[in-house]
Amino acid sequence: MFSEKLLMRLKHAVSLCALTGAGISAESGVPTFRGKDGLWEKHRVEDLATFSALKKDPELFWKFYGWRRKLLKDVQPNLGHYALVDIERMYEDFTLITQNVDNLHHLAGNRKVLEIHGNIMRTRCSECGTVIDDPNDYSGVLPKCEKCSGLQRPDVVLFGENLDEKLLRKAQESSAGCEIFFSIGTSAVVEPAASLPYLAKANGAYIVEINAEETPLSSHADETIIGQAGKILPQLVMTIERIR
Ligand code: BV8
Ligand code: ZN
Repeated sequence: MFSEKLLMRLKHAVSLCALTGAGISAESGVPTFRGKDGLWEKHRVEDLATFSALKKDPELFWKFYGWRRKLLKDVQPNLGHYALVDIERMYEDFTLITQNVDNLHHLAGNRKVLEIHGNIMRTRCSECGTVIDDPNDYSGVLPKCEKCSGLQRPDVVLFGENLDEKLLRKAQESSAGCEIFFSIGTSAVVEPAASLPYLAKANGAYIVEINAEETPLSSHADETIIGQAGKILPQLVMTIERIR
């Protein structure tokens, strides 16, 4: 399943990067964005996960995010998440960059996680920016900030919003400095995250894609392994343990 070229690199590498997307959480039961279940009550996720949706119809927006928070209450990390905890332990310099907002990499135990799209378990005031660690459920009353009574929203990056520039710069630096870059469970279309593997490649990294289906990245990757992250990643860890 893994090429000789990859095994050679894994044996001697010091710095690794992984970019994960919704696909790594699919086996935990979290719906992906663009898969068949990427729709919610006949709305496209991309139309709901936007600042304009929050302004235009805050009740619908909060119904959607309340549903997602409830859904995440009883999901657990899967073997794919735990494999990345092992990889963090085995490599001196491993940076996990995630587009996911589901908090599952933290729950699994990774310590160095760049959550470039934020974290749905935190709540932020859309007026004064105060962030609280409370994933309040939406029970029909729009959540308001205790400080300024502004409308609150989950602490995630909505479509059309800029990413936290410190986090993005760190993700870009790690991508440009790593020897092996894994793109795992992402359709590789959402910018600026989708540019990270190309930045890594331009700086000489070996690009490995692990995904359930081909993506626009596949023809640029050095290796594309089609399959489930929850099955492939534990095998990758076993292989690394054997060769290092
Ligand atoms: C921005 C938080 C500046 C919210 C998210 C350039 C060109 C075109 C468009 C743009 C561009 N630059 C900016 C844009 C607009 C937009 C964008 O990229 N749109 C896309 C749709 C083209 N980008 C933005 O708006 C970004 N902001 O750039 O600011 C700016 C400002 C104004 C105007 C322009 C620019 C902000 C992007 C962040 C948006 N927030 N999430 C929330 O979650 O509620 S992104 C959202 O999509 C999720 O975070 C998700 O992680 C992310 C990416 O999706 P994926 O993770 O890839 O998930 P997906 O379902 O697509 O794919 C899953 C894959 O897994 C599939 O391939 C499937 O086959 C595979 N899979 C399934 N099961 C498994 C599996 N693989 C392995 N194992 C399995 N078991
Ligand atoms: Zn406020």
